[in-house]
Amino acid sequence: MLYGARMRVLVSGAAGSIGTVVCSGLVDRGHDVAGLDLVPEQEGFTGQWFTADCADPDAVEAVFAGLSSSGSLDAVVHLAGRPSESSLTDELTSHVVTTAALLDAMVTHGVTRIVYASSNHAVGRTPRSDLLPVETRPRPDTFYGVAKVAAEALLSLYADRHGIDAVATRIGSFLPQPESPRALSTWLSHDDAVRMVQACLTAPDPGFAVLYGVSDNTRGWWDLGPGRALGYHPEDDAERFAEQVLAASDDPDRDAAEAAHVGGPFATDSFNRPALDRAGG
Ligand code: 15L
Repeated sequence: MLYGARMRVLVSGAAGSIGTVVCSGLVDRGHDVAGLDLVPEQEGFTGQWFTADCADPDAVEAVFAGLSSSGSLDAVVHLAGRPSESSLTDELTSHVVTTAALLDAMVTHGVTRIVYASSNHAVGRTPRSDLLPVETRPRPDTFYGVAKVAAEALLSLYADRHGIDAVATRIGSFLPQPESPRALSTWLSHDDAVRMVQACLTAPDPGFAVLYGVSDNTRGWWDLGPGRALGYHPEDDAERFAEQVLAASDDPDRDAAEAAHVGGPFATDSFNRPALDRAGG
């Protein structure tokens, strides 16, 4: 693989908010992008499209077989998954089972790179510090975060067992623009998200690696060093929205609670719930 060259990439969650932006950004950078999602092909999508459930290993295998018939695939960008809190069972299916199905198909078809949308909620219960390193211990704030930790562990296993290059991007707040005081620190702009995925796709031999998926925010406190080492150089800064965001903020107690931990609202008591849904309710 000639890094930096045109790559053939399968993007899961291609119809989602991050997927839509990343697919079009990768096409703009000259890549051949195939989309995979639960929903039918999105209007304006130019590449191959697969409507399938990533949690179904047979369906995922069929997608890879379909792609293989028209040439080799260079990488997977795995963005599929529910973006919010639910039962532990649902979270494990959405984040761990989907990742496993994709990794198994990658091994079968000789695809050696995956870029994964992990989340800051994998370490969301970590109290605020001066600088948050990626080496901090897994400290999820929700079952969503637990599933992201487990998915990262699975990537690490497949990197060690099968030599797969696996980059877990712990994404902050992916939004057109920051909407809360917390997001002034955690914002990931659309353009930086594309820069990040492009860097993760093309970094030479990353092995298993973790980075924080945030922009270069003046108020940021998550270590951008590991991302920079892989070639992710964010260019946006939430600070240009600070005045309007702070002026619109009307609940200082909520803002203080959200500032206490990496995961913001997910790390507050309002997210407490039993792990499992019971038939009796
Ligand atoms: C995430 O990982 C979630 O998917 C999203 O709903 C937000 O909570 C975001 O993180 C965030 O921390 O702002």
